[in-house]
Amino acid sequence: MACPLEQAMALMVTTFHKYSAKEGDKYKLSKAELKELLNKELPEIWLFLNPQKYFAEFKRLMMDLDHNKDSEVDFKEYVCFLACITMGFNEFFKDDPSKQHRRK
Ligand SMILES: [Ca+2]
Repeated sequence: MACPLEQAMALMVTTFHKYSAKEGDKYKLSKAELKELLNKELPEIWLFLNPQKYFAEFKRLMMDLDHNKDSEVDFKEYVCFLACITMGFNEFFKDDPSKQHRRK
């Protein structure tokens, strides 16, 4: 039985492939695949990013994530994105661990 952190890492990988395999290159997220992943797997974070400017923000996010500018998000770019979000979580939680329980 894998430990929670190991499970979390496996989930990051399987979640990427669940969406990247839907169309085109099965190892990269197209715009549509990325949008669906954000909507279904990171809905709170996606709303937090900027619900008013939903589509403009999405375009910008895609451009920011797509470091090699091939209009798709590969696994490395996706992991960098998750790492950035995790750093945000760290800033939010580091001085007050009780926040982690309040979110439920
Ligand atoms: Ca794809």
